Amino acid sequence: MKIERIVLYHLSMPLVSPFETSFGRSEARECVLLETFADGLVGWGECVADRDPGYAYETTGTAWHILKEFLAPAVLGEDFADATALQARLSAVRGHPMAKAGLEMALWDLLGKAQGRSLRQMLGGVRERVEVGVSVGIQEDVPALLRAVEDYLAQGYQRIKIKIKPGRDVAETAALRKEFPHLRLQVDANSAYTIETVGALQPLDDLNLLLIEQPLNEDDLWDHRLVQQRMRTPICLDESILSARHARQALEMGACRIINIKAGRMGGLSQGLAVHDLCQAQNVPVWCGGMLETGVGRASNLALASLPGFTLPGDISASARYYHEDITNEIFTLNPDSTIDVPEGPGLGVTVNREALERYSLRREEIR
Ligand code: OSB
Ligand code: MG
Repeated sequence: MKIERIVLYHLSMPLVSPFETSFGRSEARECVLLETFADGLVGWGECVADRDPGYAYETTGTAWHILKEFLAPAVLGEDFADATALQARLSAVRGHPMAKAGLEMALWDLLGKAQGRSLRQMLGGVRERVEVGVSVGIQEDVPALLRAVEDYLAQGYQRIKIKIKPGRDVAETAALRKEFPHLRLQVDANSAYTIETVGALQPLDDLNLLLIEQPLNEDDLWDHRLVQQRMRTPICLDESILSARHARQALEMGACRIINIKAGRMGGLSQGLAVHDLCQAQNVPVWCGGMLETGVGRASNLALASLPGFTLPGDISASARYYHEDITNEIFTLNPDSTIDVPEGPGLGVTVNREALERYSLRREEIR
């Protein structure tokens, strides 16, 4: 595929309800959408960088800069047979995995459309529907949290993750466990603790959680090992794992027993695939994380989560959990068995509603 032209869109999409994590609260989710043109086809990609550098150092601003000044010029006019060839070209740029992942997603969409194959088929996905759960932000107080979870359970979600932070952790999780003794429950700290403060989470070890996600900083692999040694509950790493190399080192070290795969964080679907393959070979469970994606990124996550090693439910909820209106014409809904169907059309299998896209765009720029 010879990439002839790229259009960047900086989106801001109002959320159905504010999403609060240990790193902040947001009422709208930003991202950079990429529209790429090759051989008469249009391919879409989503870069999951948000407005603020709370989850990761990348932001919509840095991604825009890196895409416009470095990544787009490196690929325009070049012919790519696959994602590996694209990544070889992008390797001159250090870091900025989210910006790279957006471009790689767009190439997969183009390749799928050219070959008449769905992303699921191209990646080797084996499931037509994938098990999902919902990620619940920090709520006003414990009663509000119980109400929010009850509401999601009534909608059919069979796995709940709650966001925690220091002072808003054990009481919240224990209250949920008491109310729902058999619920598949997990927590995510988004790096809010240190080796000095993480002892506060020790009581979570008696609450039968599926996992504890990213208690410490992203570069604290060794300290995660110390935490894992003290707990029976599996530690799951999210922010720490940017590549298959990180995954191998974390597993060798015993820093975690489960990995959250987000292709958007790892520089692209090809790296997500590599982490999946590594973990599958070692019998390490993985699941697909989310970044409040639009329908474009959600389609990509569903295809990835259909791979055989994804044995835990993903953070891939129905479109209505995030947005009143999405920018894709396709809307994802929850099946009664807490699954969502994987798109079957060529490439990502979604189409973009241009009117909605323009309405949510803060800026648009064409690069050729
Ligand atoms: O840490 O998993 C995370 C959202 C934004 C940034 C980081 C995270 C999340 C989520 C939401 O947990 C998952 C989703 O439903 O998309
Ligand atoms: Mg996380």
